[in-house]
Amino acid sequence: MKRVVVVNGPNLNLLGKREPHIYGTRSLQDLEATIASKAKSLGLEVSFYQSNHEGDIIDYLQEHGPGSAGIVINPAALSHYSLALYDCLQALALPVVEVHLSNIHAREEFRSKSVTARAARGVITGLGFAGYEMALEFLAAQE
Ligand code: CA2
Repeated sequence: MKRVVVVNGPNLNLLGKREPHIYGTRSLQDLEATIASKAKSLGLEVSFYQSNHEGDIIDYLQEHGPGSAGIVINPAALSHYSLALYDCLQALALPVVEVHLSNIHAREEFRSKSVTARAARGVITGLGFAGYEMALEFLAAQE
């Protein structure tokens, strides 16, 4: 069975608890349940990780990325500045899909630049939970 790693970055543990006008009212647990259900329907095994710490995310990806069919990652604010996370994703040499819940191009100027996106096969931004489901569909369809 193909295994996919799903990582959510800093502050996404607050989903549903703050800023519902931007990020909606559903929690991180709801998001992971939505992804788990989609993964099941696609015959994928999925592992989840969320952290507020850049180095912990990198450690997790280095440990759990190799051997997986790909990575779905919402690096959150790390997208905008973390060259360390970019290097990590690039070194994994796996299909990576970067996902953002909100449309990063329709918000503050600083959000429209993602340094991690360069290591991704594609970026899905602004489609909420559906973006993660689409990312799984893409990875499930890869050779
Ligand atoms: O739209 C996205 O998914 C973001 O990656 C979310 C990040 C933000 O820094 C990016 O520019 C776009 C922020 C995640 C913070 O998540 C929260 C969720 C609920 C309440 C407060 C923060």
